[in-house]
This record gives sequence, structure tokens and C-alpha cells, in this order.
Amino acid sequence: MPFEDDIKSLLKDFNTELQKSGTKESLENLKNTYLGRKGKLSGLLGTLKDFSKDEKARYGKLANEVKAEMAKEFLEKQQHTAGGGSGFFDVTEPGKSQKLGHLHPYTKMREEVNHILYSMGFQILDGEEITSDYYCFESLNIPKGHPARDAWDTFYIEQKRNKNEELVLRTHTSSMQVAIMENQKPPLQTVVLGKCYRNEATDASHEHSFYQIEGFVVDETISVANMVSTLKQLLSAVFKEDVNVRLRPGFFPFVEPGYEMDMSCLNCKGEGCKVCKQSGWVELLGCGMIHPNVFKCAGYEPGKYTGYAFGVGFDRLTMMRYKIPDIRLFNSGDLRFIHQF
Ligand code: FA5
Repeated sequence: MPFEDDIKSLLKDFNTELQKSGTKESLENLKNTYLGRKGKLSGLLGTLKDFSKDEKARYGKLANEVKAEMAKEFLEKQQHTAGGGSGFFDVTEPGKSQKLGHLHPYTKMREEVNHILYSMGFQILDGEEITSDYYCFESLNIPKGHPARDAWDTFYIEQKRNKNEELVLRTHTSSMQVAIMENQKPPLQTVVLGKCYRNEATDASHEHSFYQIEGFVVDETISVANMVSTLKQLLSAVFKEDVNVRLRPGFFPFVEPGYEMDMSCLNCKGEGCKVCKQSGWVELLGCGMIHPNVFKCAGYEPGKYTGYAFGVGFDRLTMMRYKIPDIRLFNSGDLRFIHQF
């Protein structure tokens, strides 16, 4: 019975090829090849005319059953490929890649700097951004009416804490010095990395909200030499090259002596360029030996301890590291800027 054999083998071939077809195009081709007007099934049906009446009736019935089965299998496969019949889904179509976010340069730098400080033995704290006038100024040897308050003018909060404690947005992370020392006895090796606020006009290197790293180290025999070597080590690790530093006298009421620390210009290697205004040095941070009045506020025994403190602008550090020309870009929300990191 060649017709029966032929049609069964046609069905078998159809099923094998159907299994392999997974795309819209391959299914369409399969349909045309087997079920189309000039397809293999039609071709086989065309041979029926050569059979007897009885055979024609029997084979014709068989052919219709096979055709129905093929159509059913085909539809099922198509629906399966379409993901439940909700429209055709081509599994071989290249996917649409999801846009992933990435870390802000601040976050990258912060993770790196934290890692360096941690490996140097510092405890890393954040502390409160809304603090009292006492911790931000008074305890740092800056009483009311002191001229230094003008340079560090900040935002004052009407509401008071504990009935009469005046609140401000911290103008520098130095505000954490006494707050931490009150709760921890030396030896202390601490950094505070966090946000500060100032009432000042913005420009390429000034923001009203920015970040600082405050560091302070207190023990019985801490010296300026310890401070210089630690800061040199810290800066060299941050900039991944050996940096030179120099001290100039600087006034901060909570340190004595006080210094401004400059770093050799990485742009011109100290030769002189636009970045360092031809001096070969870049102004970087304030530092000095902690004033006895600060230790007094912390409740430390007078004369027992010495220590150094430093305060560095974290934004400016990040700007130097990534060669960012304007501090205002950080919070601009400009995607052309942010996509560069
Ligand atoms: C201080 O804030 C001192 N508390 C630093 C200090 C700590 C001195 C411990 C001694 C001992 P100054 O105002 O210079 O100092 O600020 C320190 C750094 O913060 C600056 O060098 C600068 O990098 C950064 N900074 C200051 N104001 C702004 C601002 N408006 N925008 C961005 N960065 C700023």
C-alpha cells in the first residue's frame, strides 16, 4: 500500500521538521512545503486519481485526517512559539539590552578612599549633618561673634533641640571632632566623610552642598611629622603616584599651629601650568595640631594628649582625580557628564 506508506512518511517528515522550526520564517516555509497549494500533501493527493473508487475514498479519508493532524500540530507549535498565542515571538531575534545604571564618581571615589583609609587603620564615621551650634562652632574655639563664623556661614534652623540647643547644617565635618571625642578616649584614629553646607555663592570650585573628609588622630605623642607623613601616604594612595606636599601657615581656630597643605601639581609634575597657576603646587586642605580648648570641651585631661586634624574637600579631590573642571557638574543631572564614568 504505497499511498498509505507515503502519507505516513510524509507525516513523519513533517513532524521532524516541525520540531526543528523555531522561527517565524522556518514555520512559514514548512507550512508552504507541506500544506501549501503546491506542497507535498497536495502533490500526494494528486496521485489519488490513479486509484480505484474504493481506494480513492479510503485514501482520501486518510489524507484528510493527516492534513487535519498536520494543521493541528502546526497551530500548536505556532502558538507555543508565540508564547501562549499572544502574538508571534521570534526566539532567535536579537534581544533588546537593558540599560544598566552605574556608580556616580562620588560613590566610586568614596569607596576607594574608604578602602585606603580603612587599610591605614582609620575608623570611618559619617555623623549628623544637622548639628548644634556648639559642635559646629563653640566647641571648636569659635565663639559667637568670632570673625571665622563669617567665612563658615551656614544655614540655621529655627527649631531648637532639647529646648535651647541651636541647630545648624554643619559647615564642616570638623563638627564631629568633639562629638566623637566625648564618647571615645584616645588612642583615636578617625575620619568623618560626609556632607557639609555653606551659605555661599557657587562657582566652578564652590557649592553650597559639598563633601569633606575630616581626619583626626589623638594619642600621647602625636606630632606634626606624623601628620605630614600620614597625609603624604594618603594622597599618594588616592592619586596612585608619589605626591609631594608642603605646609604653609594657615589659621583655623581649632588647631594650633595651623597649616594649609599644598600638593605638587599632578598635571605638570611641579613645572607650572594653568591648573596650578604656574606655581607647581595645588592648595588642598587645612590641618594642624588640635587646640587644647578642643580637648577641654571633649573632657580630656589637660596636657595629657596631643593630636592632629585635617579637613579636605572631597569634591575637589574627586575633581583632581577625574580631571573634572567644574564642581557644579556633579549634581547637574547632565547625562553627558555622568555617562563618562
Ligand atoms: C575647613 O572646613 C576646616 N574645617 C578644615 C580643617 C579641619 C582645618 C581640621 C584644620 C583642621 P576650609 O573652609 O578651608 O576648612 O575647607 C576645607 C576644604 O573644604 C577646602 O580646602 C575645600 O576643598 C573644601 N571646601 C570648602 N568650601 C567649599 C565649597 N563651598 N565647595 C566645595 N568645597 C569646599
